[in-house]
Amino acid sequence: MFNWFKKKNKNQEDIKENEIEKEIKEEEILKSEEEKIFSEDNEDGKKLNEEIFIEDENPREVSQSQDENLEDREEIIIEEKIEENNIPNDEAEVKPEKVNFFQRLMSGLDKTRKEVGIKINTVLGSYVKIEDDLLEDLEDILISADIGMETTMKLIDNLRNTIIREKINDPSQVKDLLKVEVKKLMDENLQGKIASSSPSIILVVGVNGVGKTTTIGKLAKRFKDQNKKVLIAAADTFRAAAIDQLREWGNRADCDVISHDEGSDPASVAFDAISAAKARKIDILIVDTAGRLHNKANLMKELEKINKIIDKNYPEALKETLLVLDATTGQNAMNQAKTFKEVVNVTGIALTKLDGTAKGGIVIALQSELKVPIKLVGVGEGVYDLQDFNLDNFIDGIFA
Ligand SMILES: Nc1nc2c(ncn2[C@@H]2O[C@H](COP(=O)(O)OP(=O)(O)OP(=O)(O)O)[C@@H](O)[C@H]2O)c(=O)[nH]1
Ligand SMILES: [Mg+2]
Repeated sequence: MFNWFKKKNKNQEDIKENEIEKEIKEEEILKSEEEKIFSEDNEDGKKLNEEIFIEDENPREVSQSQDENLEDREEIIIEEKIEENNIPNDEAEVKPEKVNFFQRLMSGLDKTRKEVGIKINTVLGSYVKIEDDLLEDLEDILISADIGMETTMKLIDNLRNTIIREKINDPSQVKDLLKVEVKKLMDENLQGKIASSSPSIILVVGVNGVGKTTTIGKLAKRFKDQNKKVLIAAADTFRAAAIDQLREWGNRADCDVISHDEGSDPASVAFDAISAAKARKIDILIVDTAGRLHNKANLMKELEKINKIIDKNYPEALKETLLVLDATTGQNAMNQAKTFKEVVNVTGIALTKLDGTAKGGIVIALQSELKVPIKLVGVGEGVYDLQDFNLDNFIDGIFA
């Protein structure tokens, strides 16, 4: 009787567990499908957003007969906009003094750590001595984390040389050696902090959807928390919604935003913002730019114009050109970086969405191949999820 009762209870528990497992699986599938949309084809992801904004920007085009649905439609649009605008919720907005940056970085790098560190541990544990197959297995892991073919080859070659030179035989030593090689390749001298002396102007560039506006919002908040006077310029005049999004971030960070109407000349926004920055004795002016320019020639023309205005009107300011790249796009980010380097003098990279990818290895490829310092990393959507890039912490974060 007692056994039967226990068995019955056990059965019920099993059913419950199965249901929970099923729910978790369904959630995981949904999540991975969402991630796929955004990471596989950024353009498609953006097309979805564009559709939302096309509706938002032309409300007058909706006919009278649709008016009764307008209220519902607007509610939906507003909800979607808030999602796109990424205004962090209360939970994400932890007081700065309580933020444990290292922990945030570690949890942001969870996926990459699983892809790199944990797999490396497994491989190293399965060999009794160092042999070629071990190095080949390591190579596969590094490539799958988007460290890139070129950088991986260099790393493995350097590692092999060290192992031979120092007559190392024990696989358990390999991970530490690999960390040292990564550090060498990434060139510690390239480390640098984002401009923050007064006055500074930070021109933020990058293709659409990489996280420029969000990074500006987080950065502005960080400077404000350091008691700096910050001004933001909405030189992405491509969409009205982009200007609104920046204003919302401005509110959150308690910074003024200089903006003109949608479609106006971005260079004249930059001009006005510089005049305002001088008049108000602003410490840091951050300039948002459009990512939706259709080709390199357009991009070059627009950025050149903005740059000329800055050079002519604000020569006393320390100028930083921050290229924002989305880590989830992996090697694509590398291609974008190469293109932007041809167009502007990129002085630093902000790599966003490290939390959403197992391909954080791109950090290594970017800095070692491009010789441009990664200055900031985005590890979440919250206002405090932007950190100065720290090489040692990053290496510890991915090589568990
Ligand atoms: N998980 C995560 N999401 C991020 C991060 N940074 C930005 N995002 C999200 O990426 C999406 C796009 O960010 P935006 O800041 O609008 O990108 P943008 O480059 O300004 O885009 P355009 O203005 O269209 O060129 C938003 O949903 C952000 O919340 C990050 O570090 N982690
Ligand atoms: Mg933007």
